[in-house]
Amino acid sequence: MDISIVIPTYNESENLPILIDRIVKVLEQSGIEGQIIVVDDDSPDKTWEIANDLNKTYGNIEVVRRQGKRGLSSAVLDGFTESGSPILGVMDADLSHPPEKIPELVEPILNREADITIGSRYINSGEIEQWPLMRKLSSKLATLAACKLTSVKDPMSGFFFLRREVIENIELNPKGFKIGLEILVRGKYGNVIEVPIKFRDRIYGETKLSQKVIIDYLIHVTRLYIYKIF
Ligand SMILES: Nc1nc2c(ncn2[C@@H]2O[C@H](COP(=O)(O)OP(=O)(O)OP(=O)(O)O)[C@@H](O)[C@H]2O)c(=O)[nH]1
Ligand SMILES: [Mg+2]
Repeated sequence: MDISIVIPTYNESENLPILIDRIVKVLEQSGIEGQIIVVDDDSPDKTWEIANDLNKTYGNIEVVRRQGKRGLSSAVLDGFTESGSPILGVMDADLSHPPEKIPELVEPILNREADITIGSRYINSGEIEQWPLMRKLSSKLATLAACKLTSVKDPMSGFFFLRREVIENIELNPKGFKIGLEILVRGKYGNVIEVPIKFRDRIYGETKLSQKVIIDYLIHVTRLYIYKIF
């Protein structure tokens, strides 16, 4: 396998079949050998069961059903542990991230032009569709809070790929929502390439963003600044 794409899920039963179908088509067309790892936290809507059914149809999906455990970053890290591929990727299940961009994100890593690639909303040609003003503003503020941690324009993106070596023998904090930022601060890498994406607001299902997620984020960013300074 060239790549493993980790998809963390919590109540994404309506989105996952559409997303997986699109990913499988993109992989077929591009000739990239890919495996999908769905990490589901025992969703009440049985997303894990849907993922198992999808594997019967497509055959390249590994399903991790975590019971008694919750958390986006830790789900992604558990997905990485399951993978044996040299290139690791992450994307949301809610159809916000266009799978059609996967080849553009993977090729620079395959060609050794980059160690990390990021689907970016905040570079030229990048875009966010249908977000209310408040949501845009809070995303910008969160990005601003991290601006001294990395020069990447969209370090909060949940759509990214990396060479496995970037995180080998590195301790990553499994708490919180922003594992990409954590990797950018603690990982070992050379070049990062940002690829513009059109980010779409979720159509089905509910957001998992809460007040607690925002407070956890502020604690996370503070810890990263302390790490960087010392
Ligand atoms: N396994 C797992 N996945 C999660 C958890 N929280 C969120 N996710 C998944 O992580 C991805 C991002 O979560 P979202 O709720 O879309 O967060 P967001 O994109 O910041 O907010 P919205 O798009 O507005 O909902 C989605 O695929 C979620 O299903 C969790 O605790 N465990
Ligand atoms: Mg989302």
